[in-house]
Amino acid sequence: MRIESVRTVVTSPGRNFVTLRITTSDGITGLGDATLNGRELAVAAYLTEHVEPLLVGRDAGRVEDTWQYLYRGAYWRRGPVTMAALAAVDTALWDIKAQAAGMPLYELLGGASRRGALAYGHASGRDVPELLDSIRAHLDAGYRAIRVQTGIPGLDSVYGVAASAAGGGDRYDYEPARRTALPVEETWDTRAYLRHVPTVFEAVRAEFGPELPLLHDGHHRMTPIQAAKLGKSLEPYDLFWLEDATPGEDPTALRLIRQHTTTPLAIGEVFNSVHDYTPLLQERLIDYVRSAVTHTGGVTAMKKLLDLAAVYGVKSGMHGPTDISPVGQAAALHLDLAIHNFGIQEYMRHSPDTLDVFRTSYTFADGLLHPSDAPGLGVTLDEEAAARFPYAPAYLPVNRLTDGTVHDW
Ligand code: KDG
Ligand code: MG
Repeated sequence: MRIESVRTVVTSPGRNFVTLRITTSDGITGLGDATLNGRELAVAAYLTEHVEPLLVGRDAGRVEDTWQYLYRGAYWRRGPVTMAALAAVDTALWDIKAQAAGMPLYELLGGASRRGALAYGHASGRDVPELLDSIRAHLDAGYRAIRVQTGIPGLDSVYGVAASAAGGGDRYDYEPARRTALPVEETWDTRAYLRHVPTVFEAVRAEFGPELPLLHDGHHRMTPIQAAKLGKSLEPYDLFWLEDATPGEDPTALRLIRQHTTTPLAIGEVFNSVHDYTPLLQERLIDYVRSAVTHTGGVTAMKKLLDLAAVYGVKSGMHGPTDISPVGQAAALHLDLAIHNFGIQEYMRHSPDTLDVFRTSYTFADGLLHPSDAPGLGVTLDEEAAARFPYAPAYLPVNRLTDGTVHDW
């Protein structure tokens, strides 16, 4: 079975997505997600100019060999653009292999280890009453684990807080969706954040009790000692995890946080290689791996990374916001079902327009996601619908401190 044609499709049903479509001589079509939020066209150009010509004519069944050919063969390895492009090729080839076998991908990965993948949803509120409403709406929508993000007194807009979260609802997009030629700027104040967040978790636990798994994303904004302080102050509220407490580049930051708190730590949505994780795993500095299939070299690389994590008792918590396309999300779900060291899966519902372009078969019931038993990934791309939504520039915001200094967003 040869690769006959390869196409990179950029579509924007409310937000931008980059999808690789590989078709074989037997007429099987596989899909891979290559979306890199705010830098979409860099990956699209990498695929079109430097990857598509290398794929045509290759044996579609040689998934590992193709991965190594594109990774080692490029000489310039790693980095978010390269690894998203590689992820798309790898995922599309797994999709093809599983369709050729007439099996859902999770069967090829070893078969199901569980009934479904526990999903967490994104509750948020500009203030505590709005947040409590949003948590109730998520529980009504079936979520059994909840990420909690909140407005901070004195700050106009804060990461993870939906501008329109009033009254709850579990379907919203809080990022970037501001389709402007330049990024929007936000103002940030870490001390105000550190004072406020523990009071919010106290209110949430008082309302919902001790059982509900609660998560929180620090989004890379704290120094190590600030993160240590937050982790310690959140201990009474028994978080499932504190995510991205410090910027991802610095593994030594996690060492310092770990010395001070038993709040479980998750990191890695901006990582793109197993090598980003090795010191964190070997020194047991984290509890959850946050990478997405889409940004970490595909199913092949993600499976190896999670197998390494299992050696150290670290679990998965794959990234799944709406900038991971339904194709990337489905790939994650097949892994979630198959691996032993599954932890939790992030799940934000995509917009109706997105789900017109990407026809999915995965299901969400009783708090659990299931990839479905359709052969392959179980997602198809409606190219006519995709063509109705042309690319539009959209950026994540940029943060500045109150004195104007640029800060991590
Ligand atoms: O594109 C950036 C988003 O993927 C990121 O901000 C979402 O932090 C995120 C999360 O945990 O979902
Ligand atoms: Mg995050």
